Amino acid sequence: MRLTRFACAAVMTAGLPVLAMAVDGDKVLGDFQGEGINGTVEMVETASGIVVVDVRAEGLSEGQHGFHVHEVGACDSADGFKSAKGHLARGLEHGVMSAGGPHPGDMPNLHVRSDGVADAEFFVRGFTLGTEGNQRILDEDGSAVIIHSGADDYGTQPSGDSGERVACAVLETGG
Ligand SMILES: [Cu+2]
Repeated sequence: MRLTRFACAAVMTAGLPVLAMAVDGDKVLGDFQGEGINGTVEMVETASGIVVVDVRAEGLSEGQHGFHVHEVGACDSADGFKSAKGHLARGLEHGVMSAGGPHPGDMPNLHVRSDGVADAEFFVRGFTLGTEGNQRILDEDGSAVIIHSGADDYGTQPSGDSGERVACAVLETGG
Protein backbone atom coordinates (compact mmCIF):
# COMPACT_ATOMS: atom_id res chain seq x y z
CA MET A 1 0.00 0.00 0.00
CA ARG A 2 1.51 3.25 -1.11
CA LEU A 3 1.18 6.27 1.11
CA THR A 4 -0.01 9.16 -0.97
CA ARG A 5 -1.45 12.48 -0.06
CA PHE A 6 -1.25 16.02 -1.28
CA ALA A 7 -0.29 18.88 0.95
CA CYS A 8 -0.53 22.52 -0.03
CA ALA A 9 0.58 25.58 1.87
CA ALA A 10 0.21 29.26 1.15
CA VAL A 11 3.59 30.94 1.46
CA MET A 12 4.18 34.67 1.58
CA THR A 13 7.05 35.73 -0.65
CA ALA A 14 7.80 39.41 -1.06
CA GLY A 15 4.21 40.21 -0.24
CA LEU A 16 2.81 37.90 -2.93
CA PRO A 17 0.93 34.77 -1.94
CA VAL A 18 2.54 31.73 -3.56
CA LEU A 19 0.90 28.34 -3.48
CA ALA A 20 3.58 25.79 -2.61
CA MET A 21 2.47 22.25 -3.45
CA ALA A 22 4.19 19.24 -1.93
CA VAL A 23 3.36 15.80 -3.27
CA ASP A 24 3.91 12.87 -0.94
CA GLY A 25 4.53 9.28 -2.01
CA ASP A 26 7.48 7.10 -2.93
CA LYS A 27 10.27 9.57 -3.55
CA VAL A 28 13.76 9.66 -5.01
CA LEU A 29 16.16 12.58 -4.98
CA GLY A 30 19.39 13.48 -6.68
CA ASP A 31 21.95 16.30 -6.69
CA PHE A 32 23.50 17.22 -10.03
CA GLN A 33 27.23 17.32 -10.48
CA GLY A 34 28.86 18.81 -13.53
CA GLU A 35 31.31 21.56 -14.36
CA GLY A 36 29.78 24.79 -13.08
CA ILE A 37 26.38 23.12 -12.80
CA ASN A 38 24.34 22.79 -9.64
CA GLY A 39 20.86 21.52 -9.13
CA THR A 40 18.49 18.90 -7.88
CA VAL A 41 15.95 16.48 -9.23
CA GLU A 42 13.08 15.03 -7.24
CA MET A 43 10.68 12.31 -8.35
CA VAL A 44 7.54 11.29 -6.51
CA GLU A 45 5.29 8.42 -7.53
CA THR A 46 1.61 9.20 -6.94
CA ALA A 47 -1.34 6.88 -6.31
CA SER A 48 -2.17 6.94 -10.04
CA GLY A 49 1.24 5.52 -10.87
CA ILE A 50 2.29 8.76 -12.54
CA VAL A 51 5.64 10.10 -11.40
CA VAL A 52 5.92 13.84 -10.74
CA VAL A 53 9.39 15.06 -11.72
CA ASP A 54 10.61 18.35 -10.31
CA VAL A 55 13.96 19.56 -11.63
CA ARG A 56 15.98 22.69 -11.08
CA ALA A 57 19.49 23.26 -12.32
CA GLU A 58 21.70 26.27 -12.97
CA GLY A 59 24.87 26.83 -14.93
CA LEU A 60 23.53 25.26 -18.13
CA SER A 61 23.95 26.69 -21.62
CA GLU A 62 21.00 28.40 -23.26
CA GLY A 63 18.85 26.10 -25.37
CA GLN A 64 17.35 22.64 -25.11
CA HIS A 65 18.98 19.77 -23.26
CA GLY A 66 18.22 16.06 -23.45
CA PHE A 67 17.14 14.71 -20.07
CA HIS A 68 16.97 11.00 -19.30
CA VAL A 69 17.19 8.30 -16.68
CA HIS A 70 20.31 6.22 -17.30
CA GLU A 71 20.94 2.62 -16.27
CA VAL A 72 23.42 2.84 -13.42
CA GLY A 73 23.52 5.01 -10.31
CA ALA A 74 27.09 6.16 -10.80
CA CYS A 75 28.26 9.66 -11.77
CA ASP A 76 31.96 10.02 -12.48
CA SER A 77 32.91 13.33 -14.09
CA ALA A 78 36.35 11.95 -14.99
CA ASP A 79 34.79 9.64 -17.59
CA GLY A 80 32.25 12.18 -18.82
CA PHE A 81 29.57 10.42 -16.77
CA LYS A 82 29.85 7.32 -18.95
CA SER A 83 29.72 5.37 -15.67
CA ALA A 84 25.96 5.93 -15.70
CA LYS A 85 25.90 3.68 -18.80
CA GLY A 86 23.19 3.99 -21.45
CA HIS A 87 19.54 4.88 -21.14
CA LEU A 88 17.24 2.84 -18.99
CA ALA A 89 15.90 1.07 -22.08
CA ARG A 90 14.48 -2.34 -21.10
CA GLY A 91 14.46 -3.51 -24.69
CA LEU A 92 12.59 -0.50 -26.06
CA GLU A 93 13.76 2.06 -28.60
CA HIS A 94 14.65 5.62 -27.75
CA GLY A 95 12.24 8.46 -28.18
CA VAL A 96 8.56 9.26 -28.38
CA MET A 97 8.93 9.51 -32.19
CA SER A 98 9.91 5.83 -32.37
CA ALA A 99 7.21 3.20 -32.95
CA GLY A 100 9.13 0.87 -30.64
CA GLY A 101 9.68 3.54 -28.03
CA PRO A 102 10.13 5.34 -25.87
CA HIS A 103 12.63 4.17 -23.29
CA PRO A 104 11.05 4.06 -19.84
CA GLY A 105 13.58 6.71 -18.76
CA ASP A 106 12.95 9.16 -21.61
CA MET A 107 11.81 12.58 -20.43
CA PRO A 108 11.14 15.88 -22.22
CA ASN A 109 13.99 18.25 -23.09
CA LEU A 110 14.87 20.84 -20.47
CA HIS A 111 14.54 24.35 -21.88
CA VAL A 112 17.13 26.80 -20.64
CA ARG A 113 17.01 30.55 -21.25
CA SER A 114 19.90 33.02 -21.13
CA ASP A 115 20.18 32.89 -17.33
CA GLY A 116 21.31 29.26 -17.53
CA VAL A 117 18.50 28.00 -15.32
CA ALA A 118 16.23 25.02 -15.97
CA ASP A 119 13.21 24.89 -13.69
CA ALA A 120 10.47 22.44 -14.58
CA GLU A 121 7.86 20.12 -13.17
CA PHE A 122 6.13 17.49 -15.28
CA PHE A 123 4.46 14.07 -15.23
CA VAL A 124 6.05 10.81 -16.43
CA ARG A 125 4.21 7.56 -17.08
CA GLY A 126 7.15 5.54 -18.42
CA PHE A 127 8.82 4.33 -15.26
CA THR A 128 8.05 3.40 -11.68
CA LEU A 129 9.82 4.10 -8.41
CA GLY A 130 8.60 0.74 -7.15
CA THR A 131 11.00 -2.15 -6.87
CA GLU A 132 9.12 -4.55 -9.15
CA GLY A 133 8.32 -4.74 -12.81
CA ASN A 134 10.12 -4.05 -16.04
CA GLN A 135 9.90 -0.28 -15.70
CA ARG A 136 11.44 0.05 -12.26
CA ILE A 137 14.37 2.44 -11.94
CA LEU A 138 15.40 1.38 -8.44
CA ASP A 139 17.06 -1.84 -9.52
CA GLU A 140 20.21 -3.43 -8.08
CA ASP A 141 22.67 -0.97 -9.59
CA GLY A 142 20.48 2.10 -9.13
CA SER A 143 19.89 4.79 -11.72
CA ALA A 144 21.15 8.26 -12.58
CA VAL A 145 19.58 11.25 -14.29
CA ILE A 146 21.68 12.86 -17.01
CA ILE A 147 21.44 16.30 -18.60
CA HIS A 148 22.97 16.37 -22.10
CA SER A 149 24.66 19.25 -23.92
CA GLY A 150 22.15 19.40 -26.76
CA ALA A 151 18.51 18.76 -27.63
CA ASP A 152 17.05 15.28 -27.79
CA ASP A 153 15.41 14.86 -31.21
CA TYR A 154 13.19 12.14 -29.68
CA GLY A 155 13.99 9.68 -32.45
CA THR A 156 17.68 9.04 -33.15
CA GLN A 157 19.05 5.86 -31.53
CA PRO A 158 20.19 5.38 -28.88
CA SER A 159 19.92 8.78 -27.17
CA GLY A 160 18.27 11.30 -29.47
CA ASP A 161 21.55 12.76 -30.75
CA SER A 162 21.61 14.89 -27.62
CA GLY A 163 25.37 15.21 -27.32
CA GLU A 164 27.69 14.94 -24.35
CA ARG A 165 26.65 14.43 -20.78
CA VAL A 166 27.06 17.72 -18.90
CA ALA A 167 25.45 16.87 -15.57
CA CYS A 168 24.62 13.72 -13.65
CA ALA A 169 22.66 12.94 -10.49
CA VAL A 170 22.57 9.60 -8.72
CA LEU A 171 19.00 8.85 -7.60
CA GLU A 172 18.58 7.94 -3.96
CA THR A 173 15.47 7.12 -2.03
CA GLY A 174 14.33 10.00 0.11
CA GLY A 175 11.79 10.74 2.78
CU1 LIG B 1 20.72 10.48 -21.79
